[in-house]
Amino acid sequence: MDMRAAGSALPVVMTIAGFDPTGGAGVSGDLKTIAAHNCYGVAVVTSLAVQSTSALLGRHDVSAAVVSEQIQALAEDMPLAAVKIGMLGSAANVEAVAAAIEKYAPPFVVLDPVFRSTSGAELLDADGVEALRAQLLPRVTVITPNIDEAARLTGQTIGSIEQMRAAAAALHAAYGVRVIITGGHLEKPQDVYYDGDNYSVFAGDRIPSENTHGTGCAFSSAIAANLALGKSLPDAIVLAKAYVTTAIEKGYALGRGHGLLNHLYRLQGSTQARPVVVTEMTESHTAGHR
Ligand code: PXL
Repeated sequence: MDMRAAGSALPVVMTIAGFDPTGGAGVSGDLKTIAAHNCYGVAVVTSLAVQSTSALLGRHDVSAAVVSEQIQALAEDMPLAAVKIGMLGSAANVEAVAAAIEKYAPPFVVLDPVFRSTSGAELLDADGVEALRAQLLPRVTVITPNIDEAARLTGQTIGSIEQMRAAAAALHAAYGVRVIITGGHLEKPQDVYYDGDNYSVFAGDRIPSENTHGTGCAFSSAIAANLALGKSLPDAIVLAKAYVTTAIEKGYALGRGHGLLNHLYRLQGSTQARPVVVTEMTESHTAGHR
């Protein structure tokens, strides 16, 4: 018997992101998210964040050469079904990751364009943002900015679903990429998706919880895992939103700041995921604004 066969059906998902020692965000949260989806997670660390639930105290970027070596070692060792990219730290790391995506051409790449932590600390320096625009945004399958990140990337003010739609259109026009803008902080959490042809709104339940550290990271890595499992992109996004909403609901009030997600709630019994309602958004929704 081929002893390698047993695990060979497990899709490998790579996360390229920072290390958050709380386990909430970054590669440690991503690996739990990927495991929760029955995929095999491998991780490339771009930066060590010195961090608690309440503050990001320091950021120690890994050199671009070491980021490249980590990706090479893994990509030449096993087939990557999907890649999630999160915190990168420096422009040099953005360039290293863009070159690796070009070289290894994984079938799906989900980019979470993180610039700042909730506490306001910088996760990507200004040169890095320019490198991200020029080299990485045009090369990925989908980007997952929250409202603040989409506002920064477009220079637009975003305070409504209609403005989320306009920002998604602008991002698609600029970078030729599919876009999901997350509105997790809205009164009714709604995300706007644009694939270049159609807009959809994904509405989830609002969970009255402070245990939200790392939700963006979990969302993007859950999308990557669902793509690795063969789901379509809209389905992958809906499933990821339901997963994150439930991980917030089942989260842990640990630490003095925002508490932590329960990435592995599925291990704790037959918890139903929270529902997500999908609405197609036609151009006629926007007619009054033209
Ligand atoms: O949520 C943004 C984020 C991403 N990646 C790492 C982080 C944080 C926020 O603090 O530490 C490693």
